[in-house]
Amino acid sequence: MKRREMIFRALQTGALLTLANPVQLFADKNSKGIFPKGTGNPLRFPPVFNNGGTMALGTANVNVWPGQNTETLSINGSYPGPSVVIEKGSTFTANFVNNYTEPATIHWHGLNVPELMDGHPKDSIPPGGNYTYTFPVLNRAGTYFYHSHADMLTAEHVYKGFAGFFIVDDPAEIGLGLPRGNFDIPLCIQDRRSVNIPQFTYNPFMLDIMHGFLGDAPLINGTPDAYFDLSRTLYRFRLLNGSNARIYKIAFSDNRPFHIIATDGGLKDEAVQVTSFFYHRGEN
Ligand SMILES: [Cu+2]
Repeated sequence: MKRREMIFRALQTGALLTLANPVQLFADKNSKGIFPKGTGNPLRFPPVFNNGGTMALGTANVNVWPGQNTETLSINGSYPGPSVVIEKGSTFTANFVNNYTEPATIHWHGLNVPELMDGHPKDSIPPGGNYTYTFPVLNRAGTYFYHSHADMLTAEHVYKGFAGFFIVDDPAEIGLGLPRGNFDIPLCIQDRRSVNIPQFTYNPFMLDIMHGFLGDAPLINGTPDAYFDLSRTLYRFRLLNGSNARIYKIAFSDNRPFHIIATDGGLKDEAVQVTSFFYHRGEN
C-alpha cells in the first residue's frame, strides 16, 4: 500500500511528522512523496477569534494552492475558521451572521452548552439572519472544535471550509507546565480531491455516501504540502481530524516515539508513549 507522506519538517532535528493514509481509494496523481527541503508551503494558522465579536459566514476566495483561488465557505473570510482560545469559567459570545445562501448553525463540538446554544439543525439560522451564541465555558482544558450543523448540509459546509478550533485553557492544565504559546501548535487535518483543485467541489456519488467522502490531497490548516520549522525543544501538537471521513495514521517518518497526552475530552490521566496511532474523524 502506497503511503502518501507529508509534512512537518523539523529542520534542526531532521524529523518528519508524516500522515500516511491507511486506505487508498483514489489514484493520487499529485503525490510527491516526502517533500525535499526547500519545497512546499509554510504552514498557515487561522487567526484567533476576538471573544464577543462577530462570526460572519459567507463565501470567500482563499489562496489554498499557491497562485490559485479557492472559493471557500468560511467564517470572517478565514479558512479554517478563526480559532477560539478561551479559559474555562469565562463566557463565550459570538454574534453569528449568516451571509450565505443556505441555512446554517454552529455546533460547538464536545462542549457542554445549553440546548439553544448547541447549534442543533432545527435551530438553523436562515440566509440573512443572525443569532448570538453565548454560553459559559464549563469544559476542562482541551482541544474542541466548531462546525456547521445544518440539516443535510453539514458535510458539504465542512468540506467547503466551515470549521475551526475551540481551545479551552484552565489553571489546572497551565500548572502542569506543558508547552505553550509558540510551542503549542494546532493542526487541523483535512483531505480534498486533487481532481478538483483548486476548488472544494463536494459532489458525492453513491459509494461516497456509503463510505464517506474521501479526498487524496491532504491539507494542514488549509495548507497543501505544508512545512513548519521547529526549534530543538518540546512541542505540543493539537491534532484535529476535520476530514469528512478519512482515518489517518499519525507518525514521525523516523518512527521516533512521542506522547499522547490528551484526547477529545481533555488530558489523559497519564501520557502514553507511542510511535504511531490511528486518528479517526471527530463525530458530528
Ligand atoms: Cu461535531
